[in-house]
Amino acid sequence: MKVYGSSAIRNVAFVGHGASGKTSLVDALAFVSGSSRRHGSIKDGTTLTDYSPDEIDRKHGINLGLGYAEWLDTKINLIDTPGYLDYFGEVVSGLHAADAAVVVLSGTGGVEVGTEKVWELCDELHLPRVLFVSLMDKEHADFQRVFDDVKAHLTPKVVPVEIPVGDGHDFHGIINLFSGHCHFYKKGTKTGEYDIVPIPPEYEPLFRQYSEQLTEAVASTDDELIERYLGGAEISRDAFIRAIKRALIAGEIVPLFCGSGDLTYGTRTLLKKMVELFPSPAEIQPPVDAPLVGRVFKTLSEPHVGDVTLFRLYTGDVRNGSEVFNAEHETIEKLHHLSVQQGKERLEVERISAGDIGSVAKLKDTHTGDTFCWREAPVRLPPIPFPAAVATSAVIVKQRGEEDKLAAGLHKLHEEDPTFHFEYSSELSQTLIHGMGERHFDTILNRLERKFGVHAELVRPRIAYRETIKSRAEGQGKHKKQSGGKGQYGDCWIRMAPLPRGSGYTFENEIVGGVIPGKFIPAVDRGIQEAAVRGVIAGYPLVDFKVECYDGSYHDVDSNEMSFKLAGILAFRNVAPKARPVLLEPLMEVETWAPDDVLGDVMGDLSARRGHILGTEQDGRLTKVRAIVPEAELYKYSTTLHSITHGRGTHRQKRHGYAEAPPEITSKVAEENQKEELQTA
Ligand SMILES: Nc1nc2c(ncn2[C@@H]2O[C@H](COP(=O)(O)OP(=O)(O)O)[C@@H](O)[C@H]2O)c(=O)[nH]1
Ligand SMILES: [Mg+2]
Repeated sequence: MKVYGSSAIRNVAFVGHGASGKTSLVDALAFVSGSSRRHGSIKDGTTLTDYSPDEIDRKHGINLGLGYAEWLDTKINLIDTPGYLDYFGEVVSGLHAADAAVVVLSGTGGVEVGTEKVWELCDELHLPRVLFVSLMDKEHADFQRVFDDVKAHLTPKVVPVEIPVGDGHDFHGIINLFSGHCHFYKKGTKTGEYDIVPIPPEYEPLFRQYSEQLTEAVASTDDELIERYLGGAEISRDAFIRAIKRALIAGEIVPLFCGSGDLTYGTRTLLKKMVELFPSPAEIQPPVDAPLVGRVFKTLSEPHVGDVTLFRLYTGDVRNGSEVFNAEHETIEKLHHLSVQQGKERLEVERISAGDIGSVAKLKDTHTGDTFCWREAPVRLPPIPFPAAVATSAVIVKQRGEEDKLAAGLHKLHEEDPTFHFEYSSELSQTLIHGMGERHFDTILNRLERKFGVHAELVRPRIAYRETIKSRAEGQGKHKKQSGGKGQYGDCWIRMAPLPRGSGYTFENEIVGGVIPGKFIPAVDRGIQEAAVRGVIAGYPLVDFKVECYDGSYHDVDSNEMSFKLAGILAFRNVAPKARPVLLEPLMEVETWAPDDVLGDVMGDLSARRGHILGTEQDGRLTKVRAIVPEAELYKYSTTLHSITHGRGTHRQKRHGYAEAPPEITSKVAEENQKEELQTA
C-alpha cells in the first residue's frame, strides 16, 4: 500500500446514536473508494468494521473499528464507533485519534440521546465536524424534520449543503449546493455513481433558498467574502471552499449532508468533502513538541493474532521494525509487522508517517493511552479521560477451579478496555466488576467465555453492613477451666458505650490495684476485637464503640494470655447484646442528571429506593438531583435510570458513610445471615 504524507491524510471518527447508520456508511465509503473489496451489510454480518462474533450476533458495534478510503490522492482513516452508551469509552478513544468527526443521524430518528452525548464530547475536544443524515431511503425518512431538529436541539450553526430528491423508497437523487448539480442515482447503483441532471423544477425554490442561506452563512464568517457578497460580486469556488473550511474548523458552521450507506448514495460527495473541508494532520498543532509523538488509543484482542495496538502518530515517522520508547512503562517496543487496518484485515506497510494511524501486534508492555516517542526524547501525553464506571456487579465462576482463569481474564479485559475495572473484595469474599452498565457486563462475560474459556455469571454484590450499639451496658466475662494439671483462668468486667459514627473502637484500661495484672490487659482487648468482628445481630463487624475494662480477677498459676483473651470474648458476647445493638447500612451519595419531563419519575424511583433527596439544581439542559441512598438499593440503578429516562439520564455515585438500618431491613439481613451460617455449618 502507498505511503501517504501528513497533508494527504484525514482522520475522521464516525459518531452518533446507535443504529443511525455509521457502520454501514463507513463500509460504503471504503468500498466506493475502491479501497475495500466488498460492500458488506449489517444483516449478513459482513460489514468492514463490525466483524467480531459479538457484533455480528447482536447486529451493533461494540468495539471501535478502523478502515480507510483512498480518495483524491488522500488516505481518509475511517474510525467507526459504537452508539450505545455502554461502549462510550470506544467513542472517547476514537475521538482522541481523530482530527474531525462525521456525526451521523438517522433520517427517521433525528437528534437522539447518543447524538447529544457525542456532540458534547466533540465540543469539549473542539473537533471540526459535519452532520450526515443517513437512511434517507427508509420509509418515513424526513430530511427537513431532521434539519429542524438539529437546529433546535443540537446546534443553530447547522447549514444544509445538500437536498435529497424523493422521500423514503422514492429517494433517488441529491442536489449538491456547492456545484448546483443534481446527482441522479439509478436503481442498482453499486459504488455511489450518478448522472448529473437538471434540478427538478419542484425543487427549484428550495434549492434557491438553501443556496442563499449557505452563501450567506459562509460569507458572514469572512469579512472579505461578505464585502463581495453584498457587492454582488462572484465568489470563486476555491475561495468559497476555503471559507467554509475555515468556518468549519472554527466551529462557526456545521454542514449538513445526506444519503444512504446501504445504497451508497451520497458517498462520493462525502468522500470529496472530507478531503476538501477537514483539516489534515499537517494543519493540526501536535499536542507536545518532540521528534516522535504517537498515542495508543485502542488495544484490540484479535483471534489468532493476540493484542493489536492501534496508535495515532502526531509527529515523526515510524518504519517497520522501528524501536520506539513507551515512556509510560519505560520499555522499548519493536514495531514488527507494522500495518494499517482495513476492518479486520491488517495490511503491512513499510512506513507510517506523521499524522497517520498504524497498527502493530504483540507488543510487550503497551496499553491504551500510552505514548510512543524516541528514547532520546521521551514525552508522555496526558491520559485519555475515559468515563468513570457507573455500575457494579459481582461475578462468580460457574465451574469450580476456574477462579484463577477468571482473574487472569478480567485483567486482560481491563487492559483492553479502560472503562472496565475489577477487584477482589476480601471483606465480601467476592470479585467485583465495575463498568458502564448491564450491556457492558454482558459483553465482558461473553469475552471471558470466548477468549479465556471461563464460564462466569453475574450475581448481586454482597453489602458491607456494620453493627453498632446505642446504649451503655456492662458485665462480666469469665473463663475458667480445670482439667487435671494446670488450669485456665481469666476474668474481666467491662463497660461498653457507643461512640460517634466513624470513630471505630477504643479500649480503656481502668483496672486499679492490679486485680488483673497489666500483662494480661492487652489480651482482653484482643479478645473483644476478635469477637466484635463477628457482631451480635447479623454477623457483621461491630464498630463505633468504647470499652472500659474496670474490674476482674486472676489466678497465680492458671491465668495466662489465652485465658484473658477468652474472657474478653465472653465479656463482649455477654455485654454487647444488652447495649441495644443495631445494624448499620452503607450509604451512597448519588447525583442523577435527568430531563425535566421525567424528573418526577426519577425522584419517585429514588424515594422508592429509600433515598433521601437533598436537592435539585439546573445543569445545562438537565436537572441534577442529589440524594443519599442505601447502597443495597442501588443494584442495577443505571439500567432502571436508563429505562425511566429513555437513555437520557446519567448518574454518578460515591460512598457516604453508614446509617442505622430500619428494623425490617435489620431482620431481613439477620435472617439471611442465619441461613448462610446454617448452610456453611
Ligand atoms: N434502509 C437503510 N437502512 C440502513 C442504512 N444504513 C444502515 N441501515 C440499517 O440500519 C441498521 C443500523 O445500521 P448500522 O450501520 O449498524 O448503524 P450504527 O449502529 O450507527 O453503526 C442496520 O439494520 C442497517 O442495515 C441505509 O442507508 N438505508
Ligand atoms: Mg455501528
